[in-house]
Amino acid sequence: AGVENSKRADRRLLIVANRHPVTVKRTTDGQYSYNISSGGLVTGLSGLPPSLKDNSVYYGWPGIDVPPQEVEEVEAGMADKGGVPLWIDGRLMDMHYNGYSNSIVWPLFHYHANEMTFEEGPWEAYVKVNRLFAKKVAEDVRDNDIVWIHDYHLMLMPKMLREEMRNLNKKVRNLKVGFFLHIPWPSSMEFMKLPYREEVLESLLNADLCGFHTYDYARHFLSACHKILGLTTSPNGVMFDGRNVHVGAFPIGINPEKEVSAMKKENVISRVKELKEGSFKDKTVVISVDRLDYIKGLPHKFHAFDMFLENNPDFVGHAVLLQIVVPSRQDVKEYQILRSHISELAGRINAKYGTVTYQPIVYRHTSVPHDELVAMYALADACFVTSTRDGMNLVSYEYIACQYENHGQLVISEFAGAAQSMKGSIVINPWDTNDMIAALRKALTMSEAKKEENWKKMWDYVNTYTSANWGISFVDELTSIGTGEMPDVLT
Ligand code: GDG
Repeated sequence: AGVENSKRADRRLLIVANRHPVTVKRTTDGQYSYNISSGGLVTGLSGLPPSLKDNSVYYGWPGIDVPPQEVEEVEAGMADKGGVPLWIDGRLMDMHYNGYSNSIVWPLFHYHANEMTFEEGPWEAYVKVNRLFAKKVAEDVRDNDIVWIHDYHLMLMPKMLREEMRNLNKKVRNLKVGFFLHIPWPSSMEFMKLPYREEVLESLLNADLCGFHTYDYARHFLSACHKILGLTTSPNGVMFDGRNVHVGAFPIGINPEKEVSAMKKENVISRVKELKEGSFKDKTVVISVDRLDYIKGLPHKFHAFDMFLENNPDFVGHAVLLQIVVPSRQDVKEYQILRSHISELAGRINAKYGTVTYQPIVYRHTSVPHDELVAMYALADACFVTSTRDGMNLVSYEYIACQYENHGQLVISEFAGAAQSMKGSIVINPWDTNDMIAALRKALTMSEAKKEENWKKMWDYVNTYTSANWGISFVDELTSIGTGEMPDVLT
């Protein structure tokens, strides 16, 4: 579809996500600072093209409780960035985020049912927060708006939005409501374990379009609708309440321009040189960048790297795993346990092979500025993604974009959505150590010609299926859904 789709032109796009892409912080001198948050969702949204961004409004929680007398100041600060903050009590947000969202849905949807934890009140908090989001958006929507709800924190919102509009007796012509899930939708047998599964499914079916990263996830969703609610489904839709809810795959991407232009910056070029001539002189570098999360398969990766060195003594003293671990969800117990586990593993492996001048695992538990990240992507000979499940994985795309000159190889878990699209990558099973050892060796010893051939295929993909393409195709599909299938006036 063309960028200037007439059905989309002049329509407002209301983008709703749990955390606002702008995180507000109070500095020590009492001023407010407005920083772009990091993470896959933000990367995807920040790459939307001007044709979508220019007419969009972002709704989300800004990550802070602000005293009433300062609300106006913060709202003005955020409005500059196209944002509408939702003022929800921090404790309630905490229960919503760390409770049903991240202690139940997140583990289950990533096939970690054993990691689910149940405490008093998380569902109630989830319901309350979804209701507050729905109320706010219901107040604001007007004719021809497109509401795009994001991710697993807001799965009750599609239904509540319609309820709240009804409560306000609000009639809006030609409204479209879309939902996109950034994480996997698990197989229906797995999904059936979800407490309140009917409520979640029925709510999502109040959207006009439900989008997923891959066809597999979309298929799993359709099959849950059939098995749990007994609904009739087709490959791209499900009949609910007398209308056809559209369901489809919309693979997210990155903005490759952003990475390529960062690589051309003077400070990035000199940083790559500095690292190559300094800490990583004569080293073969394997890079990994992950949020600290049990879905990223960090112990599997560290173990594989240990065994890789044991089986390939020619790499001992040369191969370095440069692992950036971005702090995440530090209030959830499972994440704290994981943090100490991987620090211990890295320490043990470093003690096993390390010397005064060589450390096989350079492990940093910190977030790093984008330019520094790009420099590290650029200098690495391979990128190693070992997620046991991952909706898509944008790190793999960013790495390919930053290998414009060197054509480093991507070793990626078949359980990351990105593996399905990255033809030319070396696909591994993160549960099979020998498979990973062989893949690393292959990646690091490949001929230059083969490396270039593989990289080119991946680059073509990354450059075609960009975040702009993702946003445009989702919104175009949503706006092209015939009004005949839906009542023209929604209440
Ligand atoms: C979820 C799904 C899906 C990371 N550390 C730093 C930093 N990042 C940026 C990366 C990348 C993004 O965060 C991470 O995206 P991923 O897609 O790899 O992973 P999740 O955060 O788990 O994202 C995932 C995604 O949503 C989108 O739908 O692909 O499967 O789990 O862009 O660069 N950026 C900076 N410093 C860091 O330290 N500047």
